[in-house]
Amino acid sequence: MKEIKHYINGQYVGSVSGKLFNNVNPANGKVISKVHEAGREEVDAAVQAAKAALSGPWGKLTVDQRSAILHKVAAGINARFDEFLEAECLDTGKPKSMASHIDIPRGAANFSVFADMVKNVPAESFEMSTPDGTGAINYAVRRPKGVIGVISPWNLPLLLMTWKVGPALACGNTVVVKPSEETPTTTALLGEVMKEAGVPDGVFNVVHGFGGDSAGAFLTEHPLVDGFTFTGETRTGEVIMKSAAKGIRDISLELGGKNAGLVFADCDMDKAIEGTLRSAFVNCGQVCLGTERVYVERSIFDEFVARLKVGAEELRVGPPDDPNANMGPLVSLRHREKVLSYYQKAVDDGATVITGGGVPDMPNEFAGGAWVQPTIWTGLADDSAVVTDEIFGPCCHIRPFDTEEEAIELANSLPYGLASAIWSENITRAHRVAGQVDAGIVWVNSWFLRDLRTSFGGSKQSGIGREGGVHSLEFYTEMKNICIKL
Ligand code: NAD
Ligand code: 6OD
Repeated sequence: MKEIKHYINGQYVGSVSGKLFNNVNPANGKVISKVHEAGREEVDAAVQAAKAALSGPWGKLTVDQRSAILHKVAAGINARFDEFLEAECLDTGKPKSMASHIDIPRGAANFSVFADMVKNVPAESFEMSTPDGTGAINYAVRRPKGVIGVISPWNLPLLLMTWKVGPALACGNTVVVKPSEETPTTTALLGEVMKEAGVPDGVFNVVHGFGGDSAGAFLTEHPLVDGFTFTGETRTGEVIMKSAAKGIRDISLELGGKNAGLVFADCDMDKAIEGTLRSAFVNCGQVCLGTERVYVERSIFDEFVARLKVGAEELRVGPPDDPNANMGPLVSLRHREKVLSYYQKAVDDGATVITGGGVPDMPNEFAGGAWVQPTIWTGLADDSAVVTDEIFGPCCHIRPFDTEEEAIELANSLPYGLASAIWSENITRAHRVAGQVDAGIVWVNSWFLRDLRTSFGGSKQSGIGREGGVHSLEFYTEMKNICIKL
């Protein structure tokens, strides 16, 4: 059976403890590989290697040289596209048709985009007068922050990990990555690509394991890590933030959401249905930006519900190799237990189940997989846990509203503030509503349309800070002002 090892200082190494855990294919429940679990010793070795690499050859490269290497990393991912695709789909169960359009291309783009962007950062400079009349000039230089601890989730493993590693390396930092225990393979594979691209040893390190009392906690507790970037659940973000406080380390948190879609009567119904179907069900609903609360203006409510039901029932649930599959399984049987507990809770709370609500019939070879049906409810009270908690499954609740003010109030009613989607052909209204929705990202007549130069992040309990474009460069560097008396 294949073993997945840590990547430390340019070498694949196993754990001294010999502790291994199973990596399971969620489409059939079978073990794909055995993964080494890092103890404090491996995490320390990875952090020490990253610290040392800061002042090695990596630290001496010009921006252009660094950028050229990162372009080679992007090219390396593209050259091994099929290997990354196979690995990502085995770990997550997602359709290859989706991962080949989203996950893997974005994994490469996260390096090439930031490799270009880092070469075009404007620098500030101010002239000042001095009492003796000679003046002084101030100018800012940016330096890498140091060793960055990257902790990533399982829903878009390569995409979300490289979204941090790309800009961190572009800015000259070194990294220690702790991928999710559910999806270790593409992060492990990236070590080979780094080596082939000429990234010096120690610049990119990977340790595998779990969160609490395992590799994740050992990394956040390590005093030589200079900053943390984390994507995952809000509760985990709180724990990591506490660890980062020791030693006053900087932190960027991209956390959970319970995002609202606002569908106005003046929308283009075809676009709103297509967009809401994608935002609720793509990646089996395991996208932090997904729409789990849909608010629809009352005059079009019945038509919208009927059409969304038809769309959901047309979705094909199937394994990664099925070219017609729109949805794979959830990431694990454990996560399915959580999602199914909300499916039951919805019924207990008096929901009308418009479609789904259970487990689909699958052929025998996939019987052990984490399959669930795409599910739509109506009729729940606003305070039902199904409407207030992030479920992270292929489901949404639809509720009518009567006025624009009510729609905005409903959208803003939860402690999350990650994303929102507004469906309206009245651009003045869409602009007005977008300004009042408390979220880091608002899409109008679209969803998950990404330009990597834009800010990305959430307000309230959906996160702290912004990454993307200059905001990533801001987070991954320390700015220093140099004042020269003339
Ligand atoms: P999670 O918080 O359980 O785990 C994320 C990572 O943190 C994993 O690598 C895990 O091992 C690690 N971890 C867990 N406990 C830790 C601890 N005590 N110390 C250090 N590391 C620890 O999240 P998940 O279940 O993997 O991912 C799903 C969640 O991620 C959802 O809440 C989703 O909304 C969120 N998410 C947010 C964004 C965003 O951009 N805002 C993007 C994707 C996912
Ligand atoms: O597109 C991105 O950069 C990004 N961070 C997406 C997050 C998706 C959440 O599941």
